[in-house]
Amino acid sequence: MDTRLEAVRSIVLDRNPGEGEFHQAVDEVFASLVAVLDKHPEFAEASILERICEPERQIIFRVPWVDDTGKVQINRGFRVEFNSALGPFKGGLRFHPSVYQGIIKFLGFEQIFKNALTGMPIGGGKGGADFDPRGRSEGEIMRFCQSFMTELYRHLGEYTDVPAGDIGVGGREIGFLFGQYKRITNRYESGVLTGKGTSWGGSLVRPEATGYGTVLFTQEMLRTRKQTFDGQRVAVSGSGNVALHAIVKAQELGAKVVTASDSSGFVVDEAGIDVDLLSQIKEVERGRIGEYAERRQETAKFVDGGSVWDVDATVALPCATQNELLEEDAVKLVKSGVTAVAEGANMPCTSKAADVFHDAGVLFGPGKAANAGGVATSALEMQQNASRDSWTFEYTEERLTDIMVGIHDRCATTADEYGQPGNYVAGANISGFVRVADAMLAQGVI
Ligand code: NDP
Ligand code: 2IT
Repeated sequence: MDTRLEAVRSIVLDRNPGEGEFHQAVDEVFASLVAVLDKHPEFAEASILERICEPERQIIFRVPWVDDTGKVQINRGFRVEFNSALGPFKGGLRFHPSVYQGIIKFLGFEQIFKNALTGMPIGGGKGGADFDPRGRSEGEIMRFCQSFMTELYRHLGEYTDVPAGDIGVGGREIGFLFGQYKRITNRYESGVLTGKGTSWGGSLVRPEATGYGTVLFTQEMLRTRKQTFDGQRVAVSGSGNVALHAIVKAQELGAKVVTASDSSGFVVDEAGIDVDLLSQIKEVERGRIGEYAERRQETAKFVDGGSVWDVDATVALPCATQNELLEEDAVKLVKSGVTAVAEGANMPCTSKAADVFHDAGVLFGPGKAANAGGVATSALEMQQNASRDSWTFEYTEERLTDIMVGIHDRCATTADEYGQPGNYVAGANISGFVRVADAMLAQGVI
């Protein structure tokens, strides 16, 4: 590695011991930056790299709550306010038992460059808790969200820090969090959270935006090779917010999506995933993916455990979680004839898997670019809140489409400019980094 990058990397490793996901996210960005430092020596002179890797503020707090049996439960809450050079800290909240500081930091770090890439005025942050919503009653979820917000509210504000959803946090949780923020502050401050319900300040298209955006980004990549989604055989992982809406949009564009998954295993449906059934099971009943196959025995089967990437596909969209697509999965997908892969989730492909795709000439859209439609539509929600307006579905979807095409073009042009044509990873990292670094330079040493 370049000595300028290596020096900062070793500081990051020393300061953040045991935070493997964060180290991985930093390494992936650094791998794209040698040419940037050559072209912009002023960034290294002002220690932009070292500053960008150190969050502006990190908050860790106790979240006490009482479960349905009357027992006191304690969780740990986090918010990493990573970078506000371009706007208020912006990024989701994740409720999952695996959450710890390293996961929140990796997500917050990614978020800085993703948000910059959208071209919108949003900084980067992320938060969450090691709370497991699975099997919890509605009352328990509400009490947890209220306790979480009772501590976090003092750090938030429409001009300060604006959370949204992520794994385990959807419209229901945002409702409970918003209600508690409003009660404590005595302010109807719509712009403090995004992903709200449409009757109380939310934006149409926000629930669909990440999955739709991933497919729109993939469509732009395919277009460079004169291909479309029509007739593609698509493998999707996950069955949450991102996966579900990626499936909907891909099928709308003529593809057949044959898989969906959760942490218990995956389903293969050779007739194409029935999105109404999937949404009924996952969103309404909050059930498990195996139930999908039980109710569609004619065409679908459930595979307990195993890897969804064993299924042959021409397009793969990992939409579940980090490091869920490994090198050996990438090799299998290449053998099965995959031509495009786009990350609906954050960092679902390991760097070795991404290398396999690059070496095989597969179109590869990194999460920072391919899943940016979610946060971009959050920024559109903030815009509507600020102007006390609400836009139609059609208009908002048009804005999302323009944003995704813009991100694609920005990645492609930057990759060309830096001598790596077709490398969307380099394009996304460089373009996002330069926008943030320029703003940091302009704002002085803070
Ligand atoms: P959801 O909670 O709606 O769904 C998560 C899905 O991923 C579920 O199917 C879940 O299965 C599966 N999953 C989660 N953890 C694991 C695990 N450790 N192993 C296997 N499967 C797992 O979350 P989202 O759809 O919102 O988020 C999915 C991904 O997309 C995440 O990486 C998130 O950071 C990213 N993302 C989300 C955005 C958004 O707007 N929501 C925006 C941009 C990126 P199970 O129920 O069994 O846990
Ligand atoms: O990872 C992400 O970009 C999100 N979870 C969405 C963040 C947001 O603020 O909408």
